[in-house]
Amino acid sequence: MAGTIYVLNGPNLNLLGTREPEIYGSQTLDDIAALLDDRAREMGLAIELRQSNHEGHLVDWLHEAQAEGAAGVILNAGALTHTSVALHDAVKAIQTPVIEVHLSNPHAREAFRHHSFISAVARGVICGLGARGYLLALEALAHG
Ligand code: CA2
Repeated sequence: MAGTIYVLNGPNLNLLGTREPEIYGSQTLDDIAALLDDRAREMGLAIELRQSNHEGHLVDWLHEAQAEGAAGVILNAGALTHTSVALHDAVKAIQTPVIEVHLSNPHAREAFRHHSFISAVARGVICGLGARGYLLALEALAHG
């Protein structure tokens, strides 16, 4: 639907708030959804937040975002960021703007997290700012 922002989350992000708070913060995905919902409503937008541990679901949802005329996508692909040519291709294939978000700063972590298959095809990238990164991505999409 026009005016809807898809917020797509990849593997293990369902565990947010339960473990590793020093890396990912203490907020759950439901907490982040509530924050985004409030801010989106103020801006006359709606949030469609989803999480999956399966790569193909994320590919399908990117296609759906385009087919439904979504205003944008906020994508935290989790570890698939560093492995998935399929997600690279899906982001490239759609015209819907996609902002890549990470809670942590992958560049300050293990070397295998330093490359993203998403960044080269994303409208923008936000990392290392915790849950606030999702809100900043929402603001960016709302203002074109
Ligand atoms: O910092 C991010 O948002 C990441 O996308 C999170 C991924 C990681 O593989 C990326 O390199 C960076 C991992 C998500 C795992 O989430 C958990 C949350 C709580 C407890 C355990 C895992």
